[in-house]
Amino acid sequence: ARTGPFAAVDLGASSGRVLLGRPVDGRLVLREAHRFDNRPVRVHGTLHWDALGLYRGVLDGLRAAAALTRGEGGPASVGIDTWGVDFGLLDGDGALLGNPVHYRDTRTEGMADEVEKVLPARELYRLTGLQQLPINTLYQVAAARHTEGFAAARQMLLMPDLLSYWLTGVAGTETTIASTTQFLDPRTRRWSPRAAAAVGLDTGLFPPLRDAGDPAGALLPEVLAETGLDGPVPVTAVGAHDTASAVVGVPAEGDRFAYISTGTWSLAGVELPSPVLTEESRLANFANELGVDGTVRYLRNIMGLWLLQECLREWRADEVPGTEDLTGLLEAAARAPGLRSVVDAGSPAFLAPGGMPERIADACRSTGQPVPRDPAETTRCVLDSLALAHRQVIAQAERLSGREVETVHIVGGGARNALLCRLTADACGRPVVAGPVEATACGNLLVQARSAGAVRGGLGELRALVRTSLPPLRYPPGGEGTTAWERAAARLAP
Ligand code: LFR
Repeated sequence: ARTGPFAAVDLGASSGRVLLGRPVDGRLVLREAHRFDNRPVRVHGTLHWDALGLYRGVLDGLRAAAALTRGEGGPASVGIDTWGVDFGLLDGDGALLGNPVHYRDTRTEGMADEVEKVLPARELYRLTGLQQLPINTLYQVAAARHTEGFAAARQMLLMPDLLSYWLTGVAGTETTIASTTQFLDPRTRRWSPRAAAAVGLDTGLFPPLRDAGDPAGALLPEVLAETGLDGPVPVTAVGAHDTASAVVGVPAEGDRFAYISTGTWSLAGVELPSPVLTEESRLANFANELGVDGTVRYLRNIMGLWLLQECLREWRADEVPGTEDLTGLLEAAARAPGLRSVVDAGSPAFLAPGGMPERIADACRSTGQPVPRDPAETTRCVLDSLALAHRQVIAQAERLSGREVETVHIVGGGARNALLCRLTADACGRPVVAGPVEATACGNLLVQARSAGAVRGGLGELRALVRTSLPPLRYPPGGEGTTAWERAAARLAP
């Protein structure tokens, strides 16, 4: 067995990080090697990811990891996860054809209606079980299929697979990230030819599928030279979709739990052994995303802290007083009147960047609720709205899947937002268990450690290790009880 340290590369929509971890005496010991910004770039009206800039961040991270682990023989393996749905196209020489387009770009507008004409949403859901969101790879392909770039493409690589390919020269498609495309059948865990045909996609553009835990090549000599690592350094496929890795890192006991993976998005749901593909589930817009070890994440996407991030971006650009310091703003939000106005935090109306404080004010106005008067009240409105959406999604997940929920776990960046955790506990009427903030990196590291033989067991054992290593915080439900939340929900009912 190789005992580590292992290196987790975790890229989110607003930042990337490289963490080192190794199991020591039944605990996972983490160290941060590097952190960098992820800033999208608009060119001639199209929003892109700066793919090479992100790759540079990964190389910087590996260089920092090399320096930190010199005395331990360097990292025993590297694993990569990123956000879902986005992809790069390669030509016949393996060169990237243009910068990957950001899922928040407006090119997918109207695509659901186009696809509907060929393959009704009802049928598409039975085939792929995914939430209908404009960001899905399927709708992006529908928008891009007639471009020159697409015609020239010989290979299509999802973001984590693209980075992995650059590091190793080996191309593969990891299953959990593949399940965010809306081209995968969650029952067979293989491509759905009918879903692909609906947008004229040849799934042969994707390299072969591989599972979390599988070997995924080794760092190329040029990467070793560039980062100061000594080879060979294997790359291991992990839950390459960040949400898949995050749910591995949920410190739950047993199976009566819901999770909320919080960051730019809130992903709320339950873990199941098999997908729920009923018509009722489709109408509730639930996704069946594939998880590590044959699991299914039955969840719905909620706009998440994006709403607050975008408000902050705007306020700070305008130098609005009281918004410089996030801690102070959250304290003011905690003192602001609760449930004064709420918005539908599940609505794709909030997907695009820009003008967020005004868009929130408009949403309050159009539902006959008071408009927030200052940043503290807007922040409170956002957090109340997120807690309300968490409540609604978890209640629906429970009902549609039959899985009982006793505890609600919050992992990711939102776990350090005490107000969000408390409001979610109040709204759900259940205890919230918060942390770890770095659940995604934990899940990434543990899958590598297990493949190397450094830890053993199923998800239960991996989660127990997270629990003892990074003890979570408990928020008991309180407040005015759940009827106040039901009344707030009624204000949003059509
Ligand atoms: C979270 C996430 C979500 C996915 C969204 C877009 O980071 O991966 O799971 O729906 O980003 O890719």
